[in-house]
Parts: sequence; C-alpha cells; structure tokens
Amino acid sequence: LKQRGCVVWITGLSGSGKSTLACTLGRELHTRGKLSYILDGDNLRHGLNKDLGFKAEDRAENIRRVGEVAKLFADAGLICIASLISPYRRDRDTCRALLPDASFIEVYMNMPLDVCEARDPKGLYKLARAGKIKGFTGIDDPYEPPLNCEIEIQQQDGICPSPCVMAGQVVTYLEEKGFL
Ligand code: GGZ
Repeated sequence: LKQRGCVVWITGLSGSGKSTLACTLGRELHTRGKLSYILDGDNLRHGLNKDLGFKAEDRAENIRRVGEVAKLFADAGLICIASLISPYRRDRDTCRALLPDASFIEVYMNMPLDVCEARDPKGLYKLARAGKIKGFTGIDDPYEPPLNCEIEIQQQDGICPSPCVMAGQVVTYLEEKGFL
C-alpha cells in the first residue's frame, strides 16, 4: 500500500520562520511514523543550486529545480517539506502545476517585515540596509504574497505563533485532507 505523498511548500521572507516550521513539522511527522524530507533553499544553495544567485532568473531556476525534486519525493509517497523564500507567484505556481491536484500545499508565513528584520538571525537585513547586499527580498527586491494559499501562518494579537502551534496548523490540514 503506497502512502499518499504531497509537497508542503513554505514561502515567506527571510527570518519569517520557514526553516523553524519545516524542522518542527518534520519532527512531528516522524513522531507519527510518517516519512518526510526537508528541502531548504538556503541549504540546497550549497550543493544542487550552488551555481545560482539571487537575480529573478536565478531564483526562478532555483525554485524550478526544488519543485522537480519535491515532486520526486511526493511520487515516492513522502511528505516533502520545501522551505524557500520563493518570492514570485509565477514560480510557485509553476511548482504547483507539477503536482497532482491538492497535493501541493502552499504555506504562507505572513510575518511583518519589521518582525523578520528584528530577528535578523544571520545579520543579512543589516547588511542589506547598509547596501552591502543588493537585491535582498523585502528590502530592495520584491516579495509577492500568495493570493490563494492553503495555509497562512500569522501573528495573533501581535504575537507570533510558537513552532508547535505553526506545525499543528499544518498537521491538522494534512489530517483533514487525508495525507496523515
Ligand atoms: C534573499 C538572500 C539573499 C537575497 C542571501 N535575498 O534567511 P536565510 O538567508 O538563511 O535564507 C535566505 C536564503 C534565500 O534562499 P532561497 O533559496 O530561499 O531564495 S529564493 O527562493 O528567493 O530563491 C537568506 C539568504 O539566502 N540570502 N542573499 N539577496 N535572501
């Protein structure tokens, strides 16, 4: 009996919590005996995508490759968790089109820029503000929010949800849709 695979595609600004959600979700799925695999944009840029930079065409190619790999994992019956800024709607929709209906689950990390910037885990926003990194998403490069995402993660009364709460939101969705 083959498990039903799918792709959980997490999009949002740098520092919005994509990797944290991916990691917490992966652990929760493991606990439930479900195979998953995380494709993280920043990690893949050290290997598979090390020839790519951050121009729009490079980002498009980055996302296209990750989408194709994610499709392979989903075909094998895994829950593939892809975590990339993926700032352009068109690139995300190209990935969606690769997968059977309902098995591409777009998760939008809707965190205000000032929250992401205050976190600045790698000091990249600081460098971008100082003009030392050009074309940084949210500063001098665009981010196009999803228009029809399956799941939106956002603050409640000005408070960011905890990693467990965020992962719980995705798990509930996966249960409802029969992937768990
Ligand atoms: C955005 C950049 C940039 C620029 C370096 N713009 O938060 P991080 O640091 O750890 O992860 C980000 C990562 C973005 O890679 P993605 O593959 O997710 O991007 S995309 O989907 O747009 O192709 C960030 C770092 O690389 N980084 N320069 N100019 N993020």
